[in-house]
Amino acid sequence: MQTIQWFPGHMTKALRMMEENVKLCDGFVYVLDARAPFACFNYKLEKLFSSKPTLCLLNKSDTVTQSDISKISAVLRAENRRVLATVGTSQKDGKAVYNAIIDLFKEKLEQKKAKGINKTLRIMVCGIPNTGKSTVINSLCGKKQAATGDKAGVTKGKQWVKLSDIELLDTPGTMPPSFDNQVYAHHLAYIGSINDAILDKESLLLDFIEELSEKFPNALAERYGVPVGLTPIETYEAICSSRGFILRGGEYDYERGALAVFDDFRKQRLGKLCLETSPIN
Ligand SMILES: Nc1nc2c(ncn2[C@@H]2O[C@H](COP(=O)(O)OP(=O)(O)O)[C@@H](O)[C@H]2O)c(=O)[nH]1
Ligand SMILES: [Mg+2]
Repeated sequence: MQTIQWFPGHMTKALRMMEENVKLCDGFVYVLDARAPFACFNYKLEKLFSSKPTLCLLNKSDTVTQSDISKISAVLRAENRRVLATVGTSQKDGKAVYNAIIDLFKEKLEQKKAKGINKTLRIMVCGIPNTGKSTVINSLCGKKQAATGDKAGVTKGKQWVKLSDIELLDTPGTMPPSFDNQVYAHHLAYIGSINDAILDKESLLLDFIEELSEKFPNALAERYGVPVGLTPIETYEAICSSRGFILRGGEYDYERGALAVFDDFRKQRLGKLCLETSPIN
């Protein structure tokens, strides 16, 4: 297994920006990817949230099953977290996020209102790269305000998005400064939250195939028509063969194979594969 660490300088800068803006914010929206929600927790960020109200979004909930969502939500609620499952692109879910934020501050808003003050809530939207923070903000606003894209690092710097009674601070994705838990680091790499350019994709695919063969033994067989029960490298080569990823000279085109499988996984062409429904130690 390759060791993955990724904490580029721009994340240090982003964390500093977030630290500076904490005082301004009433609460936080913590956007998690439902395929690897526990890997998405960053304890450095959580320290920042301190005692302020926080709403966890299990975003990309369309990429896993309803049963996965129920299991994950139960674990998070047992930790006293507020949880909402969302599809970032859904306007209906954007409205649900808005309502959940208002609900978090219901008492505070009522107290202010009693004094004749219309309070504007300031909410920081945080999470690791590519979980859908900017997309959720756009759905909440009902229009495109924040730049989005299916790779790490689309949001740069800070970005306030203003609605009538809520202001949202979109932030660049930040990783934990180091990964003690390499299973989590691998999950984040599989879902596309780590810059692909720093990864050894071929070795990553072998690790991915190994994990799938334990959790979803039929997923690759169904997609690529390869036999079940092969070793990871045999599976890898069988996928290259079945897809015709062969170089001149007859060598397997491992790179193309890795790109294709990860692309298929990230676009749910391997099915709804949730990598974690409870924390992994
Ligand atoms: N399938 C799926 N894709 C989503 C969802 N929310 C966002 N995305 C996609 O995930 C990618 C990353 O979104 P973005 O908002 O830029 O993520 P950010 O880096 O956290 O701001 C984009 O391609 C979005 O269209 C969702 O709920 N389901
Ligand atoms: Mg963004």
